[in-house]
Amino acid sequence: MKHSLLRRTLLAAASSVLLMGALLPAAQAQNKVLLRISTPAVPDDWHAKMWTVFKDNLDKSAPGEFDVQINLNASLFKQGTEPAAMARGNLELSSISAFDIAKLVPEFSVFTAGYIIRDPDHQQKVFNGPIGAEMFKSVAEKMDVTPLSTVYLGTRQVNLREARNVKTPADLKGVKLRMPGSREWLFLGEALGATPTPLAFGEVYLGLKTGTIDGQDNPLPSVRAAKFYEVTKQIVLTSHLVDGIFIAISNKALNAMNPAQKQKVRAAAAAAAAYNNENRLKEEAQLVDFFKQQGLQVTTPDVDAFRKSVQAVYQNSDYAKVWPKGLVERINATK
Ligand code: KDO
Repeated sequence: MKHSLLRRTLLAAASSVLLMGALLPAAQAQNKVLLRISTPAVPDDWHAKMWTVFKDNLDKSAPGEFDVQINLNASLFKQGTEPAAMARGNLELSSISAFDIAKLVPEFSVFTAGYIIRDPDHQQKVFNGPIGAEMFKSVAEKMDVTPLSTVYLGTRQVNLREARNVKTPADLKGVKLRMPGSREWLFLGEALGATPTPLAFGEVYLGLKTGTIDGQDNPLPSVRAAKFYEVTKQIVLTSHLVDGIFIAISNKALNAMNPAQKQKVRAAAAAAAAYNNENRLKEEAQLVDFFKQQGLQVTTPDVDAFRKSVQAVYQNSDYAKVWPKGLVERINATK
């Protein structure tokens, strides 16, 4: 009797040791800082791959401290809903656009305007200088998320299902141009002279294939990565928006970190953006040839006519009314 009691006690002790062993990794994982990432980017695009750079960088600088979970293809949150998810505490990181920000920080709409940022270098100088610092402060206060790094998404071009002669905005009249689904994006489509149609990025390929839309606008690397060139016949080099996205973290997640962790997360975001920017710029310069090889017509419109017309539309819009006095001049003067 005594013997079997001892046996049972020993067995129970042994199994609880085993159980503890099995639970330990989970318990350790729970102690890690959870960083959930959501982006609509497709796996083959640079701003999707940059998140692996972010994760690898943190795994190296802070082994075992962070649990970085990357969700591509808008599989966790729908495109454009990431800032709200971050503010609610359901998401830690994302790459947010000027268009997402402008909904809550109206003066940020200056960066949704066509032909404001001149080129990728100008973009980095504006956002990494005093203008960026002021704007990002408002973003942190009003959206409860902190922008960490500015990512060059590329220069947006018009990409059409059927080729047509496009020289000025008037030539896009009646063209159902897909834009992401927000007022600010649709306004850009209108400013280009087209009939903007809202659609999430993930639905664009099918929309082009079936003809529910006549075209879309995106930077060339995204046209390649999402394979839109398979279902379109022309790229019109309007270069209407030198587009940027911002690696942003929820303030809740950032504030819960110790200073060393914050610094490591900032460094990882800088490495991710640098990886994207370098590769995207290099690829963007080579893609016209690639698209021609794929049988697309690549045409150059009267870019000055587009610039003048789009700038006038924005200057006369309600958006411009909330741009702080002198901001456009300061942006223009940034060199
Ligand atoms: C798009 O939907 O056209 C867009 O280029 C908008 C960007 O702000 C960004 O959301 C991007 O899509 C996605 O990351 C997919 O590349």
